[in-house]
Amino acid sequence: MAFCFRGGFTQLQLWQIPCSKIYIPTSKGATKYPNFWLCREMQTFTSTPQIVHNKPKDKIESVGAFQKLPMVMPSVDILYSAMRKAKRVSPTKGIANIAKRERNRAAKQLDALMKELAVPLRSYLENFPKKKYLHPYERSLIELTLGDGIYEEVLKKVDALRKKVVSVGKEHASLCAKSLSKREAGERLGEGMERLEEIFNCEGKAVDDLLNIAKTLRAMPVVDLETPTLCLVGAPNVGKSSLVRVLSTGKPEVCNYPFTTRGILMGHITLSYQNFQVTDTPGLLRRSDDDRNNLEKLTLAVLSHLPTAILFVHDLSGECGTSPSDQFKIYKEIKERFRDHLWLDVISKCDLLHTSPVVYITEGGDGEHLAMASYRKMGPDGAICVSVKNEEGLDEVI
Ligand SMILES: Nc1nc2c(ncn2[C@@H]2O[C@H](COP(=O)(O)OP(=O)(O)OP(=O)(O)O)[C@@H](O)[C@H]2O)c(=O)[nH]1
Ligand SMILES: [Mg+2]
Repeated sequence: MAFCFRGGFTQLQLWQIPCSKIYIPTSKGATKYPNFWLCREMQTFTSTPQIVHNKPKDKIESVGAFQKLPMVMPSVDILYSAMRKAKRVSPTKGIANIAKRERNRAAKQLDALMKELAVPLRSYLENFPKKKYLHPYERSLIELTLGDGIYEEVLKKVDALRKKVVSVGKEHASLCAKSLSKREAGERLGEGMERLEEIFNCEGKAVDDLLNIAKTLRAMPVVDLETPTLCLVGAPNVGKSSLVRVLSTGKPEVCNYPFTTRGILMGHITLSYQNFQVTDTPGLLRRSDDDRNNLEKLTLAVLSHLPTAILFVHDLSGECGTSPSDQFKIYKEIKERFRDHLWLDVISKCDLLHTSPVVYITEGGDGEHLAMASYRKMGPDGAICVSVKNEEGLDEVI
C-alpha cells in the first residue's frame, strides 16, 4: 500500500483490525473506540492488535445534534396563527347571562392566545440542546460560527419573551374575567390582544434569530465519528481544497487567494469498500492562538475534537503567499500539538517546483539553518510531491 506507519502497518492492515478488538479502558470499564485507530498509539501495534493501556479517555459524546434541531416558525407566523386560533375560541356552553358569557369568552380567548404563543417557544427551549451537553466539536462550531455567547443569548431572549407572554397574558385574562359588562369584557380582550401582539412584534426577533441559528447549524457538515477521517491542514492558499476536490466527493471552492475556505467541508472517499471522510479546513497562519481568526480556530477545533488523521499540505512553490519558513513554523507547531494524530505530509503544486526557485526577502539568515534549508528544498521527511494540475503523486497519496 501507499505508506507505512511507524509500527510497520500498511494502511490496509491497520484499517483491517476488527473494530471489536479495539478497546480503551475508561472509568466505567472498557469502551470500544474504533476511531482511535487514527491515533499514534495504534500505529505501534506489531502483528496482533493489543489492548491499549493508556490513561482513560473521556467518554466521547455523539455528534449530530444539529441535524435534530427543531424547525422554528418565523415569529409573524406564530403570531398570526395564534391570533387566528384564539379568535375562534367560544365561551363555555350554558352561560345565559350575556356579561358573564362575554367575560368568559374574553378570558378564554386571551388564555388561548397566551398559550398558542408560549407553547412553541417552550418547545424550542426544550429541544435546542444546552451547549454544555454537546460534543466539544459541535460546541466549538457554535462558538466560532455564531460568535461567542450568541447561542445562549438568543435562547435567553426567547425564554424572556415566553415568560413575558405568559405573565402579560395571564394578567389580561384575569382582568377580562373581572369585567362587569359585555362592553368592558370586549374592551379588555382587545387591550390584552393588542398588548400581546405588541410584545411579540417587538421581541419576536429573538425567535427569528433562533430560526437563523437553526438554519446555520443544520447546514454544518455531518461528521460520523465511526468513519475514519482525514483532515487537510496547511497555510492558506497552499492547495488544500484542490486536493479535497480530486481525492474525494467534496467540491470546495478553489481560488487564488487566502481564506477561500471559510468553514469546514466534508467529502467522502471509498477505497476497497471502506468509507473515509475527507475534511477541508481554513488555512492556518503563523501566529499565536490569541491572534487567530475564527476560521483558523475552526481548523484547530476539528483537530482538537475529532479523531482525524492529518494530511498536512506544504506549498514550496512560492505561490501561496506564506513563505516556506513560516509554513515550517506552522507545521512544527501543529505537529507538536497534535502529535497523537496519524500524519502524512504532501508538497503541493509540484508542477511549479521545477521552474522558478523563489527567494524570500524576509527570510534572510533562515536559509542557514539546516532543517529549514532541507525543508525549503524537499519539505519534511517522507513528504509526497503532488500536483493537482498534472496529477502527479495523487495515486501515491490515495
Ligand atoms: N499550479 C498549480 N496550482 C495549484 C495546484 N493546486 C492548487 N493550485 C492553485 O492554488 C490556488 C489555491 O488553491 P486552493 O485549493 O483554493 O488552496 P487552499 O489551500 O484551499 O486555500 P484556502 O482555502 O484559501 O486556505 C488556486 O489558484 C489553485 O488553482 C497545483 O497542483 N498546481
Ligand atoms: Mg480552501
